[in-house]
Amino acid sequence: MFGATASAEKSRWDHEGFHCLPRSTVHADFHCVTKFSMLDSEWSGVSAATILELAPPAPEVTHVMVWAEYGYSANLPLERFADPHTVFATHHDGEPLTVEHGFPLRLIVPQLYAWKGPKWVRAVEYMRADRRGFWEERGYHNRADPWREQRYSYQEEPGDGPLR
Ligand SMILES: Nc1nc2c(c(=O)[nH]1)N[C@H]1C(S)=C(S)[C@@H](COP(=O)(O)O)O[C@H]1N2
Ligand SMILES: [Mo]
Repeated sequence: MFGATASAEKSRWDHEGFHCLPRSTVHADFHCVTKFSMLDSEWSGVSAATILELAPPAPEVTHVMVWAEYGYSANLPLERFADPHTVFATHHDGEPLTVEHGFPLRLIVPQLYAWKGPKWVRAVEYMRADRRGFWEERGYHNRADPWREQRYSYQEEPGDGPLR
């Protein structure tokens, strides 16, 4: 956790430390923007809400950027990140994640398109303003709500995202 933290310090967990944190399990549908929807999977790990408690953001923080291997990133409003269903998953349907699907850690944001859920998570940046992540800079919708079919940035309405 870095960026605008409440303490102005970074927090980090190693693999062992992370696995000692309180755990939670969520059931989520999985929507890829271009491909499939995978319905009702079970993901377990550590909820983002738990991480927020352990490493709180500064009061001005409005958004987070979730960073992953290979420079991948995805931005989320803080309240979406704080939703109790948002989880840093280590397991899927009771099995440890495979490397292909994000081992050791991937973010699951059940209510959004799957590109908002980075695999191989490395860090979370607390931000005082919104900023586009990897796909959001490359033509995908800043909000990404599948029920509203918010797929592409040309569908954005004023206020949906920062200017490009
Ligand atoms: N680090 C990283 N995370 C990522 C991606 C990626 O390219 N890199 N692709 C996203 C997209 S577009 C989708 S649909 C899902 C795919 O997850 P899966 O490989 O477990 O099916 O991962 C998301 N997370
Ligand atoms: Mo995707």
